[in-house]
Amino acid sequence: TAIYNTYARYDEIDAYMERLGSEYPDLVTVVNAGPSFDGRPVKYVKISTTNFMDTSKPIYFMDAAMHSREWVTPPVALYSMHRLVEDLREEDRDLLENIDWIIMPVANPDGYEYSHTDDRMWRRSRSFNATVSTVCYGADINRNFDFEFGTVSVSSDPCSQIYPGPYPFSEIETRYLSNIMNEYLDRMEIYQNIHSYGSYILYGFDNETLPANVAQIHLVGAAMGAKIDALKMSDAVYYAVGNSNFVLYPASGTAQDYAQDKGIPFVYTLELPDFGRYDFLVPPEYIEQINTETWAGLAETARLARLFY
Ligand code: 0X9
Ligand code: ZN
Repeated sequence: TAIYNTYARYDEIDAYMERLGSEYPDLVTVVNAGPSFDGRPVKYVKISTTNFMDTSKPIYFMDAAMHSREWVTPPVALYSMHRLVEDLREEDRDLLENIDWIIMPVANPDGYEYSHTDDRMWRRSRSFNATVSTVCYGADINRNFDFEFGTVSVSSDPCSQIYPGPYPFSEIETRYLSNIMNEYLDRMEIYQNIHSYGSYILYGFDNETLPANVAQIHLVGAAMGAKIDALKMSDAVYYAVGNSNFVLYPASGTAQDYAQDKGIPFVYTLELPDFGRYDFLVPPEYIEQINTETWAGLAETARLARLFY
């Protein structure tokens, strides 16, 4: 079974990125953003036909496994790399020619490994700060960004799943994500923050404002959902598309709101499906289907968003 159709460990995911980098040096650059709290390299790939030198191209950024237990998300990121690099199909050639890609398959490698070795339901990072707590480790990376930090859908209990951390960007893994956004801000057109579960395509702020281009955001998001839903199996749950505040719940300090506030035009939180049954424990035999249908949706957003670039 190909690695993107399995629940791989972080070293295997790292090795896959490195192999793409050495087999396709003209297309793939592997970047080590720096060490995680526990010292693992937080890696991402840049995929570009021009080594990111043609600054007239928009950038599409996606990350996965910010929440460790959401195991079905790295496969989608890895499969996207596979389709762009190892299995580029004629109908997708425009995606590679016209767009530069940044893909980080595991934004929280310490938590991801911990969810494999110790606690399958681990969500947070694995940082230790004795002045915060001597018992509980880590913070919710998706509450740790510097936008309305600590205001809603958080808990000040350092042991809570939604503990935002002691201050914005306290987690090094959060900083790596914001560094990428800020480094490429001038041409970052799409940011896809990939989570599970629930079959949602979420956008916009969680306070009562909507981004100025919300009509375009909804249009592109709805097209993504329609594309995915069109490939669904009969027992699948269909995507709901809308403002996260209304469709799901408000949250603060999220990657989505931070990226939106930075001015990235098309920002989505994608909650992959669980088929209404499995929650985070999606059986591995579903990965292939999820990868294929999600890629169709991600490709659709890339094509449409580019029209607004
Ligand atoms: O709560 C979260 O961080 C996300 N859901 S999850 O089950 N994957 O943890 C949803 C975040 C939605 N984004 C905003 N509300 N901004
Ligand atoms: Zn999540």
